[in-house]
Amino acid sequence: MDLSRSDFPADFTWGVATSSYQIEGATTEGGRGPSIWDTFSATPGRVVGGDSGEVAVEHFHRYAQDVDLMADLGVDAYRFSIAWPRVQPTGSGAVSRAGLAFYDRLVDTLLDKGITPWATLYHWDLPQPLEDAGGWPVRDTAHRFAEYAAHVADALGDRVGHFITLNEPWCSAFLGYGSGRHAPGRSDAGAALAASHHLLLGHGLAVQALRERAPQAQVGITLNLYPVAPAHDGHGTQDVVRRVDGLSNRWFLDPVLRGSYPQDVVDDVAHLTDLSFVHDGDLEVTSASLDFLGVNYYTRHVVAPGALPGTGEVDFASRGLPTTALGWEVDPEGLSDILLRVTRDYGDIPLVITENGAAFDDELVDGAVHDTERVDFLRGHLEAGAKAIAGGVPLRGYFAWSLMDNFEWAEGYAKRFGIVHVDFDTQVRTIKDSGHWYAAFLAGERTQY
Ligand code: IFM
Repeated sequence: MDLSRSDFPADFTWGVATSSYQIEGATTEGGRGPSIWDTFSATPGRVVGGDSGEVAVEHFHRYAQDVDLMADLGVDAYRFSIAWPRVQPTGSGAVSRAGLAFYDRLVDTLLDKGITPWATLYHWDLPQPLEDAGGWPVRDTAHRFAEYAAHVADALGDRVGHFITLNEPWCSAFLGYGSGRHAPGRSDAGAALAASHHLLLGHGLAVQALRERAPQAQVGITLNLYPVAPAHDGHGTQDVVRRVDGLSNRWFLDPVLRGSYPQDVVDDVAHLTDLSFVHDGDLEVTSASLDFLGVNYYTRHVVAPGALPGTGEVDFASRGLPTTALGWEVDPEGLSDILLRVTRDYGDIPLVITENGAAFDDELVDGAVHDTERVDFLRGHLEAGAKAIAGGVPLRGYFAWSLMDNFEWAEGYAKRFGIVHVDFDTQVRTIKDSGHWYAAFLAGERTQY
């Protein structure tokens, strides 16, 4: 097999991605207010090692050096997120000029280097005062989000041509309010479903605000999507596949791209909610027309009914494939499968892979990180992207997750996703073999394996 950049369309966008809380640090500088992740990380037992994003990888101070790194890698674009509590420290009302000034500097530095900024408005750092007022389960949060989006559009819309409203609303809703594994750490299935709707409502309202104030910008949303496969053909397995696919994928794809919730999932969750939080006209808002759909892909779900019959429990099975340091099976074909499926079921909306990558137990030895597993991972997934394009998918871009090692949420700093290594004590950055490989690929080298 061999693969080269020339196997992709000439105008394909190649980038790297990060998010604010995972890299910025400086959580009390520049007027930033507290977010739910500050509170969650400060709560004993929530994050491995008691880690937090308080310092992270100091990107707030080192952004210029990090943009130089991107230029060295040769990427076309950088997907970053804007911290809502930097822009509006309390989540509503007055804007912090100092907070916005940071993103001004970042955007200008990127543009100076010829790197196109792709800004995500919400990558999980909800201002704490909004959570204190009820968080995403409360409808008002959607309106506050649209107000914040308008401020960002006013400040950056003259230079940022690509906006992503939400990153992975499934995680915000179901990990944040359902399992409690992420901030704000609540465990209430009904609240999680209400949160999912208000996130999508906020998305739709933010699209309206962006269209009004930055009419030339391309606007999308990023969903974490998974192909779902049966672990075996035993009794009830197909229904588990339907249920998991319903809640992981269709619960978000349908309201955004079809303007409806999938009826089978509505029936599945009827014992948890009557969906009275869905008001007349909401689904027209959630399905505002988009310029692209961002797809984050990491692995496939392989499922079967759990051991206890009648409980609705799901077993997530392993197929014995190689796994990443998070135990996720490496399954590049799952990427082409999910892209082909979205195109088949939802039409020809342009797709962008806004995240794809893997955590491995990297070691820095003599100034180098020989992360051959990550090189293989990236190469395999790019090949899957090329396969999807050949199959008719309007795929427009690929962003590697992540530019550099960072705060991996509840896993703290123990899991490294970067193509650039960061020494968390000294903050020294070292390009890993995967970063060198990506740079060579972007420079046009043909890669063989
Ligand atoms: O680090 C996260 C990112 O913030 C959202 N998508 C998945 C990544 C890996 O877990």
